[in-house]
Amino acid sequence: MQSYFEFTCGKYQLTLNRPYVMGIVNVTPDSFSDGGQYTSTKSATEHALKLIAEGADILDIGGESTRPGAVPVSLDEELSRVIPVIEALSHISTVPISIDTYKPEVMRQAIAAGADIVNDVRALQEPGALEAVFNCNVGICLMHMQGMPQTMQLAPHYVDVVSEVKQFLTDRLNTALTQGIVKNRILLDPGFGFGKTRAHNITLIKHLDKLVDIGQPLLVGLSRKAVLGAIAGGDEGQRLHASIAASVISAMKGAKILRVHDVKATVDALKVVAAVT
Ligand code: 7PM
Repeated sequence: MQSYFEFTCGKYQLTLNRPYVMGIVNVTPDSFSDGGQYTSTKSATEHALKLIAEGADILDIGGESTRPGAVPVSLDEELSRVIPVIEALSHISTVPISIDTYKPEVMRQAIAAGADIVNDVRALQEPGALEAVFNCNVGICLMHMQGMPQTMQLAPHYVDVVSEVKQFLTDRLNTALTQGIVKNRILLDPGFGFGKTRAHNITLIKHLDKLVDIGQPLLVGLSRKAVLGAIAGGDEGQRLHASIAASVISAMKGAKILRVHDVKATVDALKVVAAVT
């Protein structure tokens, strides 16, 4: 019998007593606009409001610096993409706002602009990152990644992927706790696709219960990822049905937050899960 978690994030307190949906909001430069970020701010903000209307419980705002294989985005570029969106949403959002970044300066400015959660694919390992989230009560997602985004998919290697991911997440959790960050602010995430082969990802899904055993709420991001394309076929835009299957399986194995692009479809599917669990 799994009891529920209280997750504190900024001005919100979430009772994770059913699977929650985190909607992905990518802030990308508008190729049709010359200079200025007005149009990308506007379209990202509108997309975020659409995801809330579809039932998103959390919004995850990203300037794309964490995408596997992506060309690194400069600090100033990342700030100019995400901060105006967080500022705009902070006044109108009815759900917590998460910032997807590993950079301490982006964390600080995002928190000042109203972000409630720091979603860090580097699990607060960047110098200054622990300090950036210390004197506030934002929620924190600590994610596992092997290697660094530009090269991590070249030759991922584990002796035992489940134990190694579990050990890493346990270590990062303990570091955060030792630094005085309270338990109910912390989420853990296996980091699907981040330095993992198709086989590694599948093994992690199969054994998700081992990560649930750590005792912290688990966030899972499998939405539209390559492993689903490898299993079911289809490029990024054709992975909706496989993504729904992945969210349902993850929720039934104990994941508390599903990070997804397709909010409405996921919300509907997870209502069915909630009704029978
Ligand atoms: C290409 C591949 C582009 C993968 C973008 C991605 C996660 C995350 C991302 C995750 C947490 C995406 C990813 N994935 N943060 N950020 N967990 N906590 O699907 O799995 O957006 S980037």
